[in-house]
Amino acid sequence: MTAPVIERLETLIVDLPTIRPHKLAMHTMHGQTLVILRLHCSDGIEGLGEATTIGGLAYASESPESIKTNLDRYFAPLLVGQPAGNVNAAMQRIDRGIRGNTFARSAVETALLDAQAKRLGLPLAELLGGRLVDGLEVAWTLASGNTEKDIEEAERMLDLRRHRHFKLKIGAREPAGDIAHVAAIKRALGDRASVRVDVNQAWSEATALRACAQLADAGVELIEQPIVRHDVQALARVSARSPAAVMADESIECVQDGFALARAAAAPVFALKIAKTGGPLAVLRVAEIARAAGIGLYGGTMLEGGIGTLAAAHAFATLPALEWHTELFGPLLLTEDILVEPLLYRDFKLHLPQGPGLGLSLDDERLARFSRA
Ligand code: MUC
Ligand code: MG
Repeated sequence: MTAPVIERLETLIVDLPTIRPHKLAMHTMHGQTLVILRLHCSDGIEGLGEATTIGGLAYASESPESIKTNLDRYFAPLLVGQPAGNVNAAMQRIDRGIRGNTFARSAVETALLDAQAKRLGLPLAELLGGRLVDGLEVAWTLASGNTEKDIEEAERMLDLRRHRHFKLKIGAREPAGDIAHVAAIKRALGDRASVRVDVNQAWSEATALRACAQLADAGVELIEQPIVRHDVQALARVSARSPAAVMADESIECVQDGFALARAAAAPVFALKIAKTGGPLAVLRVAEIARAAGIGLYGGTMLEGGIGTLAAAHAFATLPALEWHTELFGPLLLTEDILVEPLLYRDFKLHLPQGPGLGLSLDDERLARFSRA
């Protein structure tokens, strides 16, 4: 039997409605746009990948449109005709021919891994060395912009036993207003839930030094990306003085960023995201750097749909410790699904499927309905 080769890459931009507006420091989402990759192989196997960002170019340096164009125009010619079963060889060709573009790269690495895991009849976590857990705790982000609505939403999530960790998006308004909002939510939830915040780079170092202390006093346990992504030294100074743990998110845009931050002792916690580092294998490299440096881990999201969410979940499930749990709730923010079976969220956890590859399949009719022409 001849070894299978990659025959074709098919890319689709899918626009999906969200349950409510989602307010971040730099952008308010009124829907979410996914880029779906279908990697067709000569043995009839299809690998699925996803590259999803937030707010066009508001959050990161790749947009849905640039991801699709770059996959079609630059990634596909490097991959078509190559052996489909050798993920490392295919990704090395990408490394030699393409700089950056970690979101597009993540879709490719995911699709190659999904196809190979299906070929071998293994779930993706098993291809990555084996799962250590079957489920991952998932935080929910409260980002309606309204304190009362956020408290009601948190209470509903606790009643449903879906989430008991809450991340609050702050940084769009004055720190005093944000701190009052966060403190009111923590007071209402008490010890029934943990409260974390994500500032999405909005503060100066001076503001961060003051606000981190106030947030810790209010009972916040984790403060994500308080200052601009590129100032590693300033992040280290804020981390050293903050009574609550500081987490690096946007500061990590590639595996090498993870190393630079670890070397500078810039943050005691890293947010891992497959999109920021270039796929499930790439994100595990950052996790290894962090573990070696004694840095705590958190399983982050770019608010992907089911494909990107499960790709991350399979990788995260292989980690010996995910001290701060995950925020893999992206599919729950969407009102429409493009999968045959939705992901399973129960008892505060996302449960990993047992089927081969990612363990999901696309609903072609729904995909056609929500894809851009
Ligand atoms: C981010 O910066 O972490 C993840 C969850 C959420 O609400 O926003 C994202 C992006
Ligand atoms: Mg973040």
